[in-house]
Amino acid sequence: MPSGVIVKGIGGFYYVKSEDGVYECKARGAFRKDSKIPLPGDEVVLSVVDEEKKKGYIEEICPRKMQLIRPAVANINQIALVVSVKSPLPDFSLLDKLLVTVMQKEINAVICINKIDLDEEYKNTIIDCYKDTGFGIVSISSVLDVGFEQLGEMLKGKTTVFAGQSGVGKSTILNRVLDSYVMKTGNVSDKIERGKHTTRHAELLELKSGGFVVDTPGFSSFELSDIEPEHLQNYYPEFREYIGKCKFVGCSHISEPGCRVKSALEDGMINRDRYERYITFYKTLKDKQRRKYS
Ligand SMILES: Nc1nc2c(ncn2[C@@H]2O[C@H](COP(=O)(O)OP(=O)(O)OP(=O)(O)O)[C@@H](O)[C@H]2O)c(=O)[nH]1
Ligand SMILES: [Mg+2]
Ligand SMILES: [Zn+2]
Repeated sequence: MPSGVIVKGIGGFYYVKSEDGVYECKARGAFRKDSKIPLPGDEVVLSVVDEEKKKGYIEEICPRKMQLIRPAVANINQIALVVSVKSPLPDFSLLDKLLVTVMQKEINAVICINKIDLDEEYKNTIIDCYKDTGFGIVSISSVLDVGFEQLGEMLKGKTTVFAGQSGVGKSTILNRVLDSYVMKTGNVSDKIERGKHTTRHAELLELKSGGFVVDTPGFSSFELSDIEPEHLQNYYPEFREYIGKCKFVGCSHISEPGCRVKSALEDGMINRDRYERYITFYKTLKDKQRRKYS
């Protein structure tokens, strides 16, 4: 039986992309009674009922490697976090919380700095802030048409979800990336739709170079959850080489003497703004923990 990947689910129909094209499928009863709901990104086995009309049934969902809740999508392996240098200004607190979360979920992250036509200098400030993290960084402008080649390389062969504040340019970037990389279907109205409405249902859009991208509606706030304050440090890649080397076991890197993270900070090896937001998050998580156990 052929296999494929669900690219979209709408009104009980699933669109499954296989080697022989896209099939419109319904889900079979078998796995539905285990309350397994197919998601975009799921690899599935299908049976074809009408080759000409490209209709079939999903017979089996392959084990999921991972699943996101918002947007509901399975098996993604990269998140592109988009910020813009201006309109809107970056919400660094939001960006850092998202980076902590992708580290926690062990997903690869890349930072896209968009709208660099609006403030070249500020772009460098942002890069400075994140250069020690090891995350991939790409600077983009649709207006100047720069950065898309490098971004294309980062997206190749991966399934990447684009996330970030509202208005930073996620959909604009995707339209541009898909223009140059997607197999053209000749369906113009489809493309206009995609740019306009904010996607409620996740959809995998295929890149010509291989791989998929997923647009998401922007969000304005986000809270860290399911993280013990003591574990927060593990989600800062630039802390990694110092962790476990402080004077005190269980050092929180805030006020303990003999702290290696703090000495790295003083030596300029760790960005101060990132570090200060770490303290804020740590304290918030600590408060949450106290409330939970008191
Ligand atoms: N100057 C400038 N403006 C841009 C650039 N990219 C996008 N924009 C503009 O930014 C605005 C928001 O772009 P969108 O692509 O809708 O942003 P979004 O992140 O998808 O927003 P949500 O869907 O609300 O989350 C639009 O008016 C775009 O024309 C850029 O590189 N430079
Ligand atoms: Mg959008
Ligand atoms: Zn320490």
